[in-house]
Amino acid sequence: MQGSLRSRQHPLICRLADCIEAVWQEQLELLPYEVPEDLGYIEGSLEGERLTIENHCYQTPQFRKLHLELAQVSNGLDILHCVMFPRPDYALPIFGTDLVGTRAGGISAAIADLSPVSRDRTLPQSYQQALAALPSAQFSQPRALPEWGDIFSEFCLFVRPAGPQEDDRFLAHVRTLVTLHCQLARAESPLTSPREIADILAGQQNYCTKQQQNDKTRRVLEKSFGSEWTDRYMNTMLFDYVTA
Ligand code: BLA
Repeated sequence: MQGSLRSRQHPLICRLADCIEAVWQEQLELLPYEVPEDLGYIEGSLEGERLTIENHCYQTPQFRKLHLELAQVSNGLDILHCVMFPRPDYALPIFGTDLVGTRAGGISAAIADLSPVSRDRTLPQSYQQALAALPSAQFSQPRALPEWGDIFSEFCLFVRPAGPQEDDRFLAHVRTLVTLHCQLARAESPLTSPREIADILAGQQNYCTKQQQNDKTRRVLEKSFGSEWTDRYMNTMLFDYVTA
């Protein structure tokens, strides 16, 4: 991915963005995704801090939207946001990762998960088996999920990586999750039952409405773009969903 922001980001963010895109290129049949014209590259500075956002999206036969976003605030905050939304006729979890930090102070939040969207809120058997078999990655500073975080799986990793070794470990973990996810997705056949598809749609909608409750994301966006724009951005670009 070419982008002017990437080289100026925290090194872990830059490496993670490269890694995710490389796995996508390697494992999936990437097709273009039309990003609304005014949302590909965005700059805003309502209350002084300038926020720059760069969006990269694709679609594939299994995923309606692969979204990788890099954002940078002029006060030094760097952000990577990535979500892989499956098409509603694929009974697949939603992969998501978020990295937030500063070049001076390091990454304060690193989260990665394959989140279930099925009616009973469990992951497909194949995912459960594969994830349970992974060696558990050790981090010295685990973080607690917020209240809306009940969408995440039992395998969710949420940490403050402490130093270069833990940075590498987080990167390796995300590479493993995304690779596994692409491989399992490619082996999956689409659902045909309207009832099952409706369940997936409801699960994806629940994931999105919970993520839209993240006030920390909202606050950063509002400071530079205002609340109306932020609502639209969170609902149409970050966590949009399809209804039946
Ligand atoms: C936390 N997200 C945060 C934080 C900020 C942002 C500033 C607080 C960091 C910290 O507590 O150390 C900001 N994140 C953003 C912005 C964007 C973004 C502005 O993606 C986009 C423009 N968030 C996601 C996804 C996940 C996610 C896909 O976008 C998980 C898969 C999780 N972010 C997430 C969680 C927190 C967080 C769980 C901690 C929230 C809390 O502690 O209340």
